[in-house]
Amino acid sequence: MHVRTSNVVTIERHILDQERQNPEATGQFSRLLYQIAYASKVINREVRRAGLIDILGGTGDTNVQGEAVQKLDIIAQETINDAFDHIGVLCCMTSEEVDDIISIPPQFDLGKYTLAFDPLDGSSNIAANVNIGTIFSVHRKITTGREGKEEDLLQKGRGQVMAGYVMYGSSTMMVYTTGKGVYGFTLEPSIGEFLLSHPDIRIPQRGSIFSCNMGNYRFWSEGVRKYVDDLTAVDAERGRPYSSRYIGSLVADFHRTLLYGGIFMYPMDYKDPKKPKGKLRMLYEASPMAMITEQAGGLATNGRDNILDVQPKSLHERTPLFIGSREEVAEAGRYIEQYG
Ligand code: AHM
Ligand code: MG
Repeated sequence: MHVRTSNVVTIERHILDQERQNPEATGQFSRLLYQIAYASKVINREVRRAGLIDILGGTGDTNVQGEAVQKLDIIAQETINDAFDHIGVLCCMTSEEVDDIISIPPQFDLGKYTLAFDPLDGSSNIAANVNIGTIFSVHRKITTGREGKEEDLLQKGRGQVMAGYVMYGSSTMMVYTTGKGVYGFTLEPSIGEFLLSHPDIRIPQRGSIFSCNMGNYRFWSEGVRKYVDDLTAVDAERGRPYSSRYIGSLVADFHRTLLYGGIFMYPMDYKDPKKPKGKLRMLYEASPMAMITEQAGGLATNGRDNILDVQPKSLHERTPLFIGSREEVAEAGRYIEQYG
């Protein structure tokens, strides 16, 4: 059956509508969003073929064209880099896959934004066909001079002008915020367009699911252990025990938490008792997810402070993360305050 489509909101229509609401918009910002949508469609195509690479791509390490078969995370890295380096919108980038700050090549124009991204998060899950994703965070340049500097990337999450992720799952979705609510788009593969499927996503104030790597239980601080003991207590009146769900792919675990509520946590662990550490990265994992969460009415902390108010000190710095429904995240914070 042919369906009339005048009510369908493509990502392009959505971006243009948003741009019209801001008389000062120069179009750079819209360009950024288009490029993210474009890059994620390219990555999506590669992810969809991943399971076939061995049969379609020839044998061993080379594909039919005689080129080396690249790992998907490298393909994702290059795709995003190539989608953004020449469009005159960014002054620099940083990525989980690259140690140093990524400068814009001298032949291209510089812009007034920075981009931090995780090109393919959860990539250790690819072989098992588990959801993976791309995460991104955008800040405005704050230093003087045309070139972007590390300082432009090392900004608090509170200063983000855009944050989002793309999830390559049973369908491909892009979820983003520019500080005016959270929007979710689903890719219609037959026409290659992202269509608005989740206008104004709100996270429940309380949920009934917790999500963490329980294998680390004995490496957590007393406060975190006591909090999880409480979530798994038998106490029907207080809605316990909570259900446990853990995919081990941040985008997928976060997406479920955003839609259903509850808490996702990756606490600091004491595997090396002298050097406790979190796992997730501040700039392109915790910070963008925290902005989305707050925009959806939830909360994200490092156990003590709001993630969005923590000043990052290095590009690839790690942080503990407690994120999701307001009530659960605040409760986790109270346990940590009391027991450490
Ligand atoms: P990656 O960036 O190396 O893929 O690691 C990040 C991933 C997240 O997607 C996920 O939340 C976490 O690592 C899972 O870690 P663990 O296997 O320790 O539970
Ligand atoms: Mg990652």
